[in-house]
Order: sequence, then C-alpha cells, then structure tokens
Amino acid sequence: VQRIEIIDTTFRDGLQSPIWYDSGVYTPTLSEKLELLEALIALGVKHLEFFSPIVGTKESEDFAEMKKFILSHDHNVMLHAHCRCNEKDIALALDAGFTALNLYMGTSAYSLSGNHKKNIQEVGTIAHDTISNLRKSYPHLWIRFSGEDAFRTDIDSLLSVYSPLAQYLDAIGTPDTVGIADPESVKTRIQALKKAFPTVDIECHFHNDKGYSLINAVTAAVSGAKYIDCSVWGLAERSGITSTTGLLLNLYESDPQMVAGYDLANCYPLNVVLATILNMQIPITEPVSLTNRTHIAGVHQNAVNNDSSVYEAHNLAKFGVSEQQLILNHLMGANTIYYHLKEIENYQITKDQAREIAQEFKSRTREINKHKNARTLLREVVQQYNLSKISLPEELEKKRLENLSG
Ligand code: HCA
Repeated sequence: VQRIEIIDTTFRDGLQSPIWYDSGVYTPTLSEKLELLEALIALGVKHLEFFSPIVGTKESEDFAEMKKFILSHDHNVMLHAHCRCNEKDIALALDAGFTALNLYMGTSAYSLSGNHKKNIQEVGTIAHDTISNLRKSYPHLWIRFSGEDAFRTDIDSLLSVYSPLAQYLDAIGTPDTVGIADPESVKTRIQALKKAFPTVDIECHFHNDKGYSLINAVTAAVSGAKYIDCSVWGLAERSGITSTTGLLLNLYESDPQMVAGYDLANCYPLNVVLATILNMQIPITEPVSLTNRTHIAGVHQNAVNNDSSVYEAHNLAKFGVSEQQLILNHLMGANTIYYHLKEIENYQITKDQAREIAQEFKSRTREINKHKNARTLLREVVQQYNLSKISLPEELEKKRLENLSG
C-alpha cells in the first residue's frame, strides 16, 4: 500500500468555482491565499497546482509570492502548473519556476470537435513532439499528460495517444472532466492503464456532477492510482471535485498507510480557514465538519453525552474536529477565533474584533494551565468586548448539541 499524493488544486480549479461569486468574495486576496497555503502545508500536502502564467498577470504575480512563501516553509512541495500542451505556454511556466507540469489536451469526441478542432492523430502527434522535446531539455522535470475528458474517450483512442508518450512521463492523467464516471468504470479504467503502463504513475481528477467525486477518488486510490486531484471543500468548476479532507478521512478508514505523513489533525482547521474567507459555514456535505458532530434529537443527544460513538462512527477528533484542536492549534489565528466565536459560541462578531481578540489571546496563552484551559481564557478575553450573542430562544439553544470533546 502506497501513500496517496494529493495534488491540491484549490488555487487553480478551486478558483474556477462559482462559490466565489455566490458568496460575493469573487476572488481571495493574496493574504487569504497565503493563509490557505499555510494550512495546506501544515496538513502535509506536497503537491500544489496553480494556473499557468498565460492565464493572466494577477495570477502569475500571486504565484510568484506564493512560491516564495511555500518554499520558505517546505522545500519539498512540488509546484504544478496546469498547462496547455504547447511550447509557448510551457516556456512561460518554466520561466515562472514551476517544478511540475500538468499538460493536457482534449481527447474525447466532444473536445475534438467543440474545443480545439483537431483529430485524435493530430493530438497524438502534437503531444508526442512537444513532450519528447521537453524531456530532452529537462530530464528531471515532473511531467504529466492528460487527455481532457478522458472518461468520454474510448480506451483505444486514449492508449493511441498515451503509448508513444509514456516513456517521457512521470504520470498519466485520466480526468473525469464532466463527472460521468462511477466506481465500476473507474476501476476498469485504472486497471487498463496500469496494464498498459506498469511503470508510470496514474493521476486522477474527478468532477462531482453526479455527487460521485469522492467515491470515485477512493476507488481510484484503492485500485492503484497514486495521485488524486483535490481541493479544499472540493471547490472547482460547477459542483466541484473531490474534497481534500474528505478524501483523507476515507483513505484513512480504508488503510492508514495511504495517508502516512499527513497531519490529519489539521484537516478541520483547513476547512475553517476557507469558511472564514468565504464567510460561510463549512458545507453540510463535508465529512470533516462540526456538522458531523452536531446532534439535534433528544435521544441522540442523551446517547452522545453517554458515549459519542453511538451516533459518531468516525473519529472526527483525529481530524481536528475537537475543542483542543480548534482553539489550541498552532495555526490558530484570527480566522479560527472568528469561526469559533461565531459558529460555535453564537457571538455577533466582526473579523476586526476577532483579530484583536486573537492578538490578546495569543499574548496571554502562558496563563493556560491545568486550572485554566484555553476555552476559559478565550472566554475571559471575549468578556471585555461586550459582544452580543445571536439571540436564539433558550429552548431552541438546547436543541443543538455540538460535540467538540475528544
Ligand atoms: C480544466 C479541465 C480539467 C483539467 C483536469 C486536469 C478537467 O478545467 O481545464 O488537468 O487534470 O476536469 O479535465 O479540470
């Protein structure tokens, strides 16, 4: 069993999510991107994908800053450019300092006729000529090639493009661009690729149009794919792709060796950072969420107070959904405090107030000891601010139990 490498594409496909528009944020600022990056690095993600520089000046300027930030935190992170398979785009990506290229070109009948208007033989020739030349000049560059819309490309056409290329590649991609795959077709496809290219790694990218992106990713990993594209909350075009933390939870349940080296307790804080940027709650469909430790029915609440495993089958505390992790995490800053006070303690609070509170809380953490825990200290600090609480009828407050123990 091998460790699965997450290629996090929050800063590429993630930025193509309509949620940025829906939430009125439109696009994260550079400092918000750096906060997300810090949380991803703390989680142990070693592959991050970005737009290739051809996409625009703002994106390439941000990439230059993000690159500095990443390399100052972790030298082993690989910087992937999502890049069209042509010499000009590739040269720009290499100039910008990318260490891995995710090259792609459409191979399905839809892409051939509606996208680049080339036939499958022409796609094969372009990909081969471009990549064989590239490999000659860059023997150590990490290179992937993907037939875009691979799941709507018949396997013979796909192999006709991939076979002459495989010798130059570190990974072969098989994106489910429009979300039509299911676990059965994923398993069949991975087996066919592994049989055809036993020495090349396989990378996958599953869109969630049918709600299958997570199960497809888990199936791919279990069937032998090494790289899975993910993003925070699964943000990407349309309904998105596989969620980074959702995948880690499921891989862990399948076999802990698949998540070796990831600091799982940093999963929930990562989701919290995005929640504060978007000013939204973590989606209820996100496996690593407080929602999954929230109990409404009286029968459930009583049982959870006795033994949480009656209604909580997964050890979410291990993934950071616990008071300990939320308040004492080393990533804890204004964002976590804001989320905690707003979503868990029901305070009406602004981000500026959260920033001030975070500063004071951090300056007083040496007061934490066995008589005063972090939550008590935080409450003491908050008291000075005269914040009002979102008013809920008392009887309703009790109808919701957020279990942050463990
Ligand atoms: C895109 C399409 C893509 C690429 C996936 C990949 C897809 O937005 O360009 O490069 O692995 O789903 O095919 O997201």
